Amino acid sequence: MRIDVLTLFPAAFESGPLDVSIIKRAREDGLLDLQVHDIREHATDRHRSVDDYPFGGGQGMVMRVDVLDRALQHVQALADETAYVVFLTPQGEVLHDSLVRELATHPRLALVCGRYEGVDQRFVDHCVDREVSIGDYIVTGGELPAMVLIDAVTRHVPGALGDEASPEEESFADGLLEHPQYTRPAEYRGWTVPDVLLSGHHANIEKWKREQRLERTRERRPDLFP
Ligand code: 4FV
Repeated sequence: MRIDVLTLFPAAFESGPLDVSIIKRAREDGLLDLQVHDIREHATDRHRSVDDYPFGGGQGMVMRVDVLDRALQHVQALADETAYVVFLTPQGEVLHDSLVRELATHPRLALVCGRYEGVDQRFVDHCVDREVSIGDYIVTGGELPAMVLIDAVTRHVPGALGDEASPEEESFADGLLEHPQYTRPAEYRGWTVPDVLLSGHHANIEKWKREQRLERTRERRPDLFP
């Protein structure tokens, strides 16, 4: 999978969460080709401005459609495959497991990171395939949302998780939250582990895990409850 990121802060993607552990290995193994591009390289005026005051007034600045479009056209031309263009925005579809799985089916994504108050709506209307939000709160830029999406999607690239786990056997795969997890020491400060997990009785253990997942989902996320 190839992912191109368009950002005003390429440095945000250097030696960070996408350069360690599973994502680092996926990049080294060629399962993920992550390319980061500076939007400001496509500014043409002598101040290299990428934003301007909003028409109709209002607070803050808006990113210019012409600069964004030139940046995107440049990035699209870097590979034969046309990238599916995702704009990270609070106005987008809130990211959830099945949307992650859907985005992971695309051979190439282009992620556009907004800053300031947002981007000119004409860029969204004419250049963006999907608007995606990581949640109903505001962050300072689209960079962190883009990293969340890259991490979540890369886990679904075949081979990215190695034989550690398969995305099929995890939270949300079947819409339920995960069961509690325990490991050694079996006793700590008088805090113990449910006996069934130490019983070695596979059927009872699976039954307990299922019951725990249903109970947790019912209590914590009735909205998810099947
Ligand atoms: C956001 C979110 C988000 C809005 C203004 C960046 C900020 C600033 N993006 N999910 N929540 N973006 O808050 O994706 O430009």
